[in-house]
Amino acid sequence: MFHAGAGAIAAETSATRTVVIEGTRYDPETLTVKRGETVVWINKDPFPHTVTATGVFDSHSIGPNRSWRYTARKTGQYAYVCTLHPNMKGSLKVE
Ligand SMILES: [Cu+2]
Repeated sequence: MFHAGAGAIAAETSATRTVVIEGTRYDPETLTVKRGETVVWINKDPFPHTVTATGVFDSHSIGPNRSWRYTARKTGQYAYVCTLHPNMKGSLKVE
């Protein structure tokens, strides 16, 4: 019988977290990270997107099969959008 405790899960936590952009949406739409972790958005759509939290971070255009990374240095909850598709919404929570 395999027992996966909280310690095992914590040990697998990586300092880099991934959000896939595909089908004109962010997956996951909401991501919680720890301060100091890096988030990488990967665009798998055949057209560009952005990851834009006005005044906090802005990827500018991320082309197809391109990625953009952001290291979360300040705690808070940051709502972001794609400026090219305003109904694309995501949220990054930094603890
Ligand atoms: Cu977009």
